[in-house]
Amino acid sequence: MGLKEVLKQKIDAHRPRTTKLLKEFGNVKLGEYTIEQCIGGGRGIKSLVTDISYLDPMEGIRFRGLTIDEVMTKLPKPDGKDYPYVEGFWYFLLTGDVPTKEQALEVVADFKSRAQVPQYVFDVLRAMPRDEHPMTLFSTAILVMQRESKFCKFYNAGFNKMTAWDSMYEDATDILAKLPEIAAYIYRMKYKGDTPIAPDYSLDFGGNFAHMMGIKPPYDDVARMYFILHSDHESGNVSAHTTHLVASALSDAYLSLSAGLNGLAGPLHGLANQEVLSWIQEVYRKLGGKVPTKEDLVKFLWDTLNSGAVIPGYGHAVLRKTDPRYTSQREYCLKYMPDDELFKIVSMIYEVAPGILQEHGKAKNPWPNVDSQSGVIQWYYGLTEYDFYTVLFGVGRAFGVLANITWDRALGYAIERPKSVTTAMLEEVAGIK
Ligand code: HAX
Repeated sequence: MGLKEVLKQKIDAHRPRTTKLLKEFGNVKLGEYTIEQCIGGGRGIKSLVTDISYLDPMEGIRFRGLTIDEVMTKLPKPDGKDYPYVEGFWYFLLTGDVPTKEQALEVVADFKSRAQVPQYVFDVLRAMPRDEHPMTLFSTAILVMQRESKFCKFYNAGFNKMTAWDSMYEDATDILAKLPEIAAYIYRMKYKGDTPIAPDYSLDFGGNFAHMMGIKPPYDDVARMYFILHSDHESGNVSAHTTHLVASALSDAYLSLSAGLNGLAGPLHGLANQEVLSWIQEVYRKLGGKVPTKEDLVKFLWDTLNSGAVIPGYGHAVLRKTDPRYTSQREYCLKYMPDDELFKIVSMIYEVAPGILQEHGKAKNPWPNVDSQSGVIQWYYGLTEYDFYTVLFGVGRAFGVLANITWDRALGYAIERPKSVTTAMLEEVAGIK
């Protein structure tokens, strides 16, 4: 049975659970929340449902119930490679079933059949100013393809709530299949003298991406690892939430993903990975190109905090320990590039930053998140144009958010519309005269 048939069976089996919860248990209380939560970005308020991933504050992320290590071990891999097929991971995110190698290869073939990027996408990218941020180019490329949306055509032909997931799935898969070429094209156009490399459809998602970037193996495995690690982080983070929010208005996957990527491009979210590298370059620059000592780093960390800026790559809204996505990439570095200078600096920051943040006393989580380690590996393989790092994050994040909105449509989740209150109402509740 193919991925879409398996997904249909899962959706049919799942729907009665959601219906029962809403109809029979809709009035059951989940708890109360506070004024701080209301003003402070809704922290901890349980108002989103997803079965794709869950973020435990102490353990970190699990995808469909599996830890990062379990995902990397259990999912099928291309021969001779250390990391799983990204296409097999898509199967897993959608269904919760670990695919066989044969099932993963079916998805590889399906992606290839959908991979051709329309010429007008390249024309639009070429018409944009060359100094545009790569995330703006990336988001625009996806938005401009909205005319291809099968969901949009389905909606215009007469919407049916029960079958709407089908065209959402089609759009999601169509988009994902095209992302490696779009991302690599932006990179080669912007940073490599406008020398795009044609796709090689004999390769899988990770392999073809590395090929089009012009970076040799094992960068294909780095790409597979990177896309899987960045895919999903439950539903409340800005990119996932924005994608879900926009899709909840029955916007199609192109409109929704493009919006989510715009959120990812914020420095407090996905852009933090480029900020880490630019911060380290700043340290180098100020020291006249010298490798910083621990004392230098401590001084720069304090200078950063005292200037009112945040330490990029540290802290998290939910996590309260070192991000396992950080640890996973650190393990890669320890295995393949232990003597790399940049890795040593990032390790040194890990030694001192948590203590400084604790002494500073503001951040609830003084530990590193995914972004503090990810640029180091890219830099090692020659991708030193750190403005591009969030695009890599975006390619990975697309898998998680598109799996989520496919299921949103299957379960008919409602249009999002939280209630707002006025400041005077809060003051009244607080007893302020
Ligand atoms: N450096 C300095 N101060 C920090 C900090 C950091 N790394 N992390 C948090 N703080 C500060 C906050 O700015 C806040 O200060 P104010 O009270 O003055 O506003 C205070 O500590 C409390 O914040 P918090 O509750 O611990 O954290 P939030 O949930 O508000 O914010 C952030 C979470 C990730 C946005 C925050 O930790 C941060 O800005 N980190 C640096 C940027 C970063 O690495 N972002 C990537 C996060 C992971 C991610 O989404 N990747 O895509």
